[in-house]
This record gives sequence, C-alpha cells and structure tokens, in this order.
Amino acid sequence: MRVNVPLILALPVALSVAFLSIQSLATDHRHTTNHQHQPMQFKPVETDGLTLSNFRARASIGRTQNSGAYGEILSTTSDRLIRASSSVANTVELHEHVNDNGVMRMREVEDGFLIRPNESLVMKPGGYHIMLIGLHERLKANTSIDLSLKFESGRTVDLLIPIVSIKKMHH
Ligand SMILES: [Cu+2]
Repeated sequence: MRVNVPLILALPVALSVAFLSIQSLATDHRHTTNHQHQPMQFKPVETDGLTLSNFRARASIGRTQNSGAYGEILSTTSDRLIRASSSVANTVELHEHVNDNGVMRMREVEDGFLIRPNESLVMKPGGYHIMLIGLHERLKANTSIDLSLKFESGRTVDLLIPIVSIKKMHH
C-alpha cells in the first residue's frame, strides 16, 4: 500500500507535465510562424475585375483619434469607390486634399472616388485617402486592421491591411 499511493499521485502529475510541454511546444511553433521579423506586407488582392494593392493604414501618432488608410485600386471597368468601413473607427470617410488659398485642407468627397478602367486610383498621404475617425484604440505598427470597401457597381471587398509607422508611410 505504501508503494501504490505515491504512484497514484504521481500519474496525474506526470500526465499534466507531459501535456504542458506539448502545449508549450505548440505555442512556440505558432509564435515562430506568426511573428516574422519582416512586418506584414499587403499582398495584392485580385477579385471580380478589381486589383487592390499596397494597402496600409498609418499607425497612431500620440493620442490622435484619427488616422488614414491608403492603397491602390485598379478596375477593368469604370466604377466608383463610394464607401469604406472598419471596425476600428466610429466613422470612415473618403477624403481629398484641397489647396484652400495656400493652405492644404482635407474634406470629404461625397460622391466617392472615380475609378477609370485600367487606370489606378491611388490613395496616398497628402492626396485621396480613407479617413479613420474616432479610433476605438491606438493603431500599432506591425499589426493589422479590417477594411471593407464598397463600390458603386455593387462590388464589395473585405481586406485585412497592415498598420505601418509614419516613417515607412511614404515608401
Ligand atoms: Cu482626411
């Protein structure tokens, strides 16, 4: 009897130790496959006659509650980007920059962005952009956010786009 008691006690311990080490191996594996040394790159998405490339959002600066998202859209047919949305912001608007007597200001483009057939619509800092207003939390570089795009034609595209620091924004 004095031998059996320790064995019964030891068995669950041995099993849980084995289980834990399997778990930590699994965690390690997931860690190395998800966290690459290179930040996430947006791979071009081709769908429904649309090609979407170079999409990214700007990391938050300080405590600002707004940010911008950018990218390029190529369409085989004429269309219009009429709406964008994301779960990270209260409001998402399509903006352009205008020169107002020498002062660059941005404003909402009510009709969206025209896309001519086979001509890239380029959204970039200082130009057309997707404005993320009222962020629920800071956007951190090297993470990603969801972005949905709606077109006049009825096409919709759901994207996962990387967040990049402002230093890398202009590349
Ligand atoms: Cu804006």
